[in-house]
Amino acid sequence: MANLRCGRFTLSLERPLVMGVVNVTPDSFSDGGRFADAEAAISHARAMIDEGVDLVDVGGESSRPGAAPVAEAEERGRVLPVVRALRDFPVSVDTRHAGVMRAALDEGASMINDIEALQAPGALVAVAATDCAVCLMHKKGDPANMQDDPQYADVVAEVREFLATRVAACERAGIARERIVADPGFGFGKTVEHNLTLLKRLPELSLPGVPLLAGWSRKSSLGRITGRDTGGRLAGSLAAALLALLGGARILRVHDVKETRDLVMVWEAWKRA
Ligand code: 8Y4
Repeated sequence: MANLRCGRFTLSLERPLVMGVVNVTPDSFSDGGRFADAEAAISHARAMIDEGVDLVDVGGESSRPGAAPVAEAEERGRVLPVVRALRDFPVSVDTRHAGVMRAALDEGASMINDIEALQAPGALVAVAATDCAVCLMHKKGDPANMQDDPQYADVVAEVREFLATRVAACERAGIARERIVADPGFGFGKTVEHNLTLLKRLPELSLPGVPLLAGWSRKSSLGRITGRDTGGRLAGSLAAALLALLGGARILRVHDVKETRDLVMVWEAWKRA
């Protein structure tokens, strides 16, 4: 069975992996500043580790629809203290910027999760220069405008073609396939219909030797389907996670680690029955 090479870690893909989302963004209810924000993120990550998460994904720039970009120095200041504190565990850093990638990898990050699939200047080289893993995600448009009427002739073909092209670019840059993860980017420039089509036809996105990551946790498509706000989307998130596993996803990016681990255990038991 395949492994994911992830810096100092080698993660077995024999059973699905749970990636826990850790946001390092200013807490509007506190004026404790950057230090307090980092401390809160580290505590959150430690709680996820206690719940059995396989890797944590640390992000300092909101990529939610409509979000404004964050200055690179600000992003670095948010993310690096968290990476440093957690470096004995597999830490992924959610960033689009080569400078943040280099700094995070220097601090001991094991994976780069890039919603721009290493298309920014210097990003391919920053990752190629180390032995970290990388998640290449598809998106159409930018967080500021991506949900304004996205259109595709064939969403599955377009996403598959993009991911194959970015995997090829990584391999040309010297990033071995066993370091690469691919992700359709649910919610990034996609309607509910597009997201459901991609979920239903996930097997068509699989590239040989490249595990698929799926991120449906609490996303607005689940709100559209169930009528619930972010706090009420756990059951919907678990349903989507199970459908993603059925479609071949090997990594689930989630907020709710304990519940998703139980889901993975039931999935594994069912597969072995
Ligand atoms: C509530 C909570 C509502 C979170 C929306 C959200 C993905 C990702 C994001 C993903 C990969 C998000 C950074 C969006 N989603 N990276 N990042 N794949 N690889 N929204 O699907 O969680 S942020």
